[in-house]
Amino acid sequence: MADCIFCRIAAKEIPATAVYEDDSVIAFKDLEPQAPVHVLIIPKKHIKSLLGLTQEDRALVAHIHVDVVPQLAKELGLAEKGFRVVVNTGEEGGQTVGHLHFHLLGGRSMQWPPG
Ligand code: DGP
Repeated sequence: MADCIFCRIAAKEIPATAVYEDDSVIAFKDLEPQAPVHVLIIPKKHIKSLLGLTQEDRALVAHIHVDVVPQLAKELGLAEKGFRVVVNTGEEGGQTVGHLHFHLLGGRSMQWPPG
């Protein structure tokens, strides 16, 4: 989508600091980090939110959680102490960018409940 900022990052039209990339996924550092490690993992294809997923996306979502998150957690030094994966969804969920993204946060103790 031409007016989607994360589609434009995936297309390399807007710079971002990528930490992982394959055919279907890119992960890059969040512009406004909320933890010492804060990266966004996104599907390259435009999906509005968790609510925009279809049966076709099962393998993609599994790939992100089974492959990409553990790999990045290890590479970014989060595997030993732990980390948090967050998917803000919709207005009250705090989603500000309308392209599905998985926040991977770590490097500090997380609070519960989140704000
Ligand atoms: P959310 O509020 O869950 O929709 O998260 C959106 C995140 O995206 C927020 O933490 C800031 C980040 N962000 C917004 N625009 C950009 C950008 O242009 N580049 C990068 N790297 N991150 C961005």
